[in-house]
Amino acid sequence: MDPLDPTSPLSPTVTTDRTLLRVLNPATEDLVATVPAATPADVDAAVRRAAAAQRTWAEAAPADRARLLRRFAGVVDDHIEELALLEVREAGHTLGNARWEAGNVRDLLDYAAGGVERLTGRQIPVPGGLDLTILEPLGVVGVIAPWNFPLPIAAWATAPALAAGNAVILKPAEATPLTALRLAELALDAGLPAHLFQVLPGEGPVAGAALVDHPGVAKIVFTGSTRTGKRIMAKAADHVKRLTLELGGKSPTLVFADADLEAAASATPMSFLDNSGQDCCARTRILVQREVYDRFLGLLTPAVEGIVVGDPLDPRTGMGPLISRAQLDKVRSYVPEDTPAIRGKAPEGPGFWYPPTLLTDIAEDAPCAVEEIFGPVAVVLPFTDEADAIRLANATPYGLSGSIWTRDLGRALRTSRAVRAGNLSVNSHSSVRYWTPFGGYGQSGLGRELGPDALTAFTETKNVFIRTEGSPA
Ligand code: TXE
Repeated sequence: MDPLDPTSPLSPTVTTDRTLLRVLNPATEDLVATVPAATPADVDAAVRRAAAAQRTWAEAAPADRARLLRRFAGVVDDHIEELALLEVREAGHTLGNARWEAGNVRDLLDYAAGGVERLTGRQIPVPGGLDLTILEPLGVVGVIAPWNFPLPIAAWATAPALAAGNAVILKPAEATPLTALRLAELALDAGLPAHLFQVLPGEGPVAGAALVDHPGVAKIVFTGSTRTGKRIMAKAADHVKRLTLELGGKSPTLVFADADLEAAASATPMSFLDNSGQDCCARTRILVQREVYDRFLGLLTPAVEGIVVGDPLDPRTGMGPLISRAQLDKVRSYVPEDTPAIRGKAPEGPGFWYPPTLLTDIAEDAPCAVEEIFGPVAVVLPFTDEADAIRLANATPYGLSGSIWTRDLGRALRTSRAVRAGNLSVNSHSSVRYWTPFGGYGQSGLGRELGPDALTAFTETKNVFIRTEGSPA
């Protein structure tokens, strides 16, 4: 079913007394759809339905849960192009990226399905009886997703949470509800029980807050700004609610003098321009050893200026628009367009365009050097030696990702241990794989997603001791 089909309940023609979320195509500013926003009463009803569905799901044989999740992955695979095109329309991603992201949803569902039958407890020897450690599902999990990667982030928590026997209520970001709604339809097409995976588009402070406050929601997985994450953490404390937080970042690239500078310079542009810089892992602080600073900047500048910015559907495009006028205003507030900078080209508009931008000669504690801008902007700062590089790398409250470019293995290992971040890459900018753990140090987050332990993050551990008759009570 096409969510934009006029007969669909998700159609723009739906009239309701609810607040309407306006979904704009960020590349054109055209109205793509309006979607009714969930109220706290909707959230309450959804939690009740989810709780009922979860009880049956948790009792199903692991093989049956695995089979349904694999079928869900298969249905997603049959709809990669449709999901990708929908993501291009609501989020402005380049089509190539959007296809990868839809494929990531499929892969996550497959990977989680593979974990279902391996999710087991333990038996630990205890004298006088039998001791069992049991992993139980949490119940209903609330997922609050951002707009920057609407498809993958919807699945990062949903796939393992369902696999571990939970129900999921997903609240997508206001700007990007369409792919999530479509995913919920595909889940039903695949045969997942009704109400096990529900999508409730809505406003953060209303529907999002209602999920966090609801006593029937056992865990919240939140991806978004550090500011909202802190607010959610404070509210969740009222219920001692389980939390996973994936928050902001201001990640470094460290380029040492002994590095393959050509390789580093050709990989660096997309390390901060991918998704127009709206990526929590974006390497927006490029730290370069002083003796190669000029040479590296000379290599990096044409690579950045050469990125094609424009129509996300054109295969030559390397970077699309920002998500919204508000995000564009935020980027401009850090870097007004008349700031001296190395800039690529971007369309004038309509659409929320900002050119690839490198800032040099910036104080290392300037706001643009330490705060998350979430746009296609990086600062380039010199460092003197390894200790100075590590000091600069750790000079923000964040700690999500980072890249280290060096040919010296000893330095690579020392620096990887010293940089406080959850996801580092050496001679590479890759940080996200569905089968390796992902998450942040410091104010970049709490807990880990993806990887082999993703399922246990959606379980509670219970220990039961059964005394053998005749043993002391
Ligand atoms: O984020 P919010 P916004 C950063 C980035 C960006 C800034 C603002 O720097 O410029 O955040 O973006 C829901 N209770 N990141 O305002 O507010 C909201 O509806 C419960 C980094 O969009 O964090 C949405 O679904 N939920 C980030 C989600 O939280 C609430 C990705 C994220 O919105 C809520 C996105 C509340 N009180 C932005 N208020 C990353 N880590 O990748 C809002 N929400």
